Amino acid sequence: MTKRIAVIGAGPSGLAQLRAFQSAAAQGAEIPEIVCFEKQANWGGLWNYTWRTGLDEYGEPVHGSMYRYLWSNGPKEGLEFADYSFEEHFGKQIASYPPRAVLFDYIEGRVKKAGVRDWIRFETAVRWVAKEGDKFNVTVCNLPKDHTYTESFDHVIVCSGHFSTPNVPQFDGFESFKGRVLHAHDFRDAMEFKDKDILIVGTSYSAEDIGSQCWKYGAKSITVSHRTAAMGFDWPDNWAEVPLLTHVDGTTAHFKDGTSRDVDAVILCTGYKHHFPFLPDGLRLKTANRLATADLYKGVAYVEEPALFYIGMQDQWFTFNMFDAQAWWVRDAIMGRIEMPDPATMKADVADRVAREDAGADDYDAIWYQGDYIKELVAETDYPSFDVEGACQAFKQWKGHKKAGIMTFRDNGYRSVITGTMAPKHHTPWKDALDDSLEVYLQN
Ligand code: FAD
Ligand code: NA7
Repeated sequence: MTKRIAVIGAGPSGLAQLRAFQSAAAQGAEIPEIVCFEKQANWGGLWNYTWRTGLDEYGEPVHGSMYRYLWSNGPKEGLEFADYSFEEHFGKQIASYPPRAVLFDYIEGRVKKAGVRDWIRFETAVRWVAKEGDKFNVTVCNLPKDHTYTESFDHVIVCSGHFSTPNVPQFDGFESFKGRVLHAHDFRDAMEFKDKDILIVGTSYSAEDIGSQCWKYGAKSITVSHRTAAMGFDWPDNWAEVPLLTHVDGTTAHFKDGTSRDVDAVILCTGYKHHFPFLPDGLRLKTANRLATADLYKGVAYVEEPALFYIGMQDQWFTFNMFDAQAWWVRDAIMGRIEMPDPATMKADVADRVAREDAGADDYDAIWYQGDYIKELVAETDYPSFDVEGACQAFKQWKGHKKAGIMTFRDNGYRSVITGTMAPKHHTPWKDALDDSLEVYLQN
């Protein structure tokens, strides 16, 4: 009997999994039957932009957290697929910080070439997974038909992402605040905040990028409130970093150091939750957003139930190529090419990863930690080995470029670790490039 595998989600992680199995089939291996369930009408996960917020046309929570004018927040040289370069896709080398539409096109190009679209059941939301005996019973809903059914699988691979369900703290006075309060998950268009005074809570990627977007598209002022530490970049003049918000009163925001300022809107860039409403307690990953996730052997196999896998659940320096390394490894574990150890060994592996992450001192240690993790997985499969060290160096340069100019770092280029070619400088500085379409970006 051929094994049956359920893949939940057709974002970059799920698509990496489909490509991993397809590449084994292309080399003549007999592969299991793969069924990928995707609740959206198209693939690409977060990169599949939607204008919608809240609930979708079927009453499902909208997955998308991306917004208009989003450009890659890190160099593309850190995420390039080792089996499908940017040059192969675009027919030329392109600049290093592609807008969303360009990266969507690239992600799509590889899986179109692989011919795996008919493995995916679109507009099909996974409702529940139950382990019964050796099998996982997966209950899904075909949303357009409003039809719920259950099928049985030997393995489940959860690729549903973890930057979609917002973490939304409460601050006193929000209930009577006179402006708009929203989470980054619902932010769509910086033009909405043109000429406005905005307050951002949080200091990570969303805070930095949404604040920068608002600055670029004409916000009057940007105030960023931190819980732990300020970001400390050399911000433009109409930008301020302040301690944590304590409460709001009318339109006045008050901060921990006793200062206050009037704002038109509050954007909570306070991160996301790992949220798996389709999984029972015994199968559900419970982890913080960190590099060494809880309970995942090799960062992918759920130690309590190792026939269940998760891809892409780590906090991310590396993205697409890390999902690939994971997907190839999971494929080989399922196909019996990699042997799974006993539970005690798996738990020791998790503890060791946590300890090693905790021993790191700074972001550079974190980058190399995740690079080493990729190297480890790649070495155990036939995923094309690539210059991970070179990608770590690109991240290091990127951090230097951000320090040198937070509104100019995207004007730099890096060398591809897959093809060795240098990215051209983009034709327009990021701050002046208001059109983020694929056609305009590729006019190099
Ligand atoms: P996702 O892209 O979230 O895809 C998960 C898929 O699972 C979705 O298609 C979803 O519809 C589906 N799904 C979820 N639940 C169900 C269900 N119950 N049933 C069926 N289907 C389901 N990374 C970068 O490398 N560079 C960037 O510049 C960058 N910018 C980002 C900006 C923002 C605002 C955010 C939120 C993230 C950004 N990321 C960036 C990180 C991003 O997480 C990864 O690039 C990537 O999208 C993760 O892929 P994934 O497949 O794991 O998850
Ligand atoms: P992150 O990276 O998880 O960061 C969350 C931020 O929110 C971080 O600065 C936290 O501060 C802050 N936070 C969380 N809870 C609170 C409360 N209660 N009060 C104040 N501040 C809080 O999420 P992002 O959305 O920035 O990035 C996620 C992904 O999206 C990333 O991969 C990007 O590419 C895009 P802390 O430092 O913990 O004090």
